[in-house]
Amino acid sequence: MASTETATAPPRGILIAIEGLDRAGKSTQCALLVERLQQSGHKVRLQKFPDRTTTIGTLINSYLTSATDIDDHTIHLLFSANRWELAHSIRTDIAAGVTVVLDRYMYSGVVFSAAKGLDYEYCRGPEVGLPRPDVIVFMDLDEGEAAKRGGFGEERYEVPEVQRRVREMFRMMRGDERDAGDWGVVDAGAEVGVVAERVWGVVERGVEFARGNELRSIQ
Ligand code: NYM
Ligand code: MG
Repeated sequence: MASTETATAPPRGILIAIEGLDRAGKSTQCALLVERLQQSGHKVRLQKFPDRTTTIGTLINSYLTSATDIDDHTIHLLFSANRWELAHSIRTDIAAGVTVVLDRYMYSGVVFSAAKGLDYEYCRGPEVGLPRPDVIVFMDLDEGEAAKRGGFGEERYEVPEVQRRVREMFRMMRGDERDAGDWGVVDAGAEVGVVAERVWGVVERGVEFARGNELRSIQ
C-alpha cells in the first residue's frame, strides 16, 4: 500500500521551559524529562540559560560568581543577548522536529532583574520576539526550603531576601496575560520521582498544544 507519510513534514518539536527558584531541582528534573521524552520517541536536546559556554556567557558567569561587577541594566541586556544568540538554533531544531527543553528562560531574565528594582516592562522589552515555549513548568518551592538545599549561597542572588522577592515576581508574572495558558505550577517540595510525575503531567499539555499550533513568539 502506498504511504503518504513520506510526503508529510515531520511534526515540529516542542519547546518546554522549566522555571523556578535556585535549588528548586530544575536541573535534576530537566535531565529526567529529557530521558522520558527520549523514551517516548522524541528527538530532544537540553538548552540551559544562562548558557555560560558562549563569549557573552563568560561575562555572565564572571558576574554571577562575583568576579566582576556589571551595571544592572547592562547585565540584564547580556542575559537577553545570550538568549538571542541561541534563538536561531532553537527555532531551527523545533522546525526539524527536535524537542528543546529550556533549563530557565526569559521568565528568570525578567523576574531576577525586576526583583532588583528594574521596571517590569523594561525587563520584558528585549525578550519580545524570542521563541515562545509551548508550556512553562514552574517548580514552586518555599524559599526557606530552597535555602536548606545543598550549595545554596554560592552565587549572586542566592540569599533568602532576593529569593523571596524573586518568588513574588514569578507569582506576579504568572498572571501576565501575554503568556496566558502557558504556565503549569508544580509543587517541587516532594521526592524526586513524585515531582517528575507532576512535571510530566504539565509537559503532556504542551505536547498536546504543539500538535495543533505553530511555534509562537514572545509578545
Ligand atoms: N538569571 C538567569 C538571571 O538573572 N537572568 C537570566 O536571564 C537567567 C537565565 O542567573 N540565580 C539568574 C538566575 C540564577 C542565575 O542560573 C544562574 P543557574 O540556573 O543557577 O545557572
Ligand atoms: Mg544557581
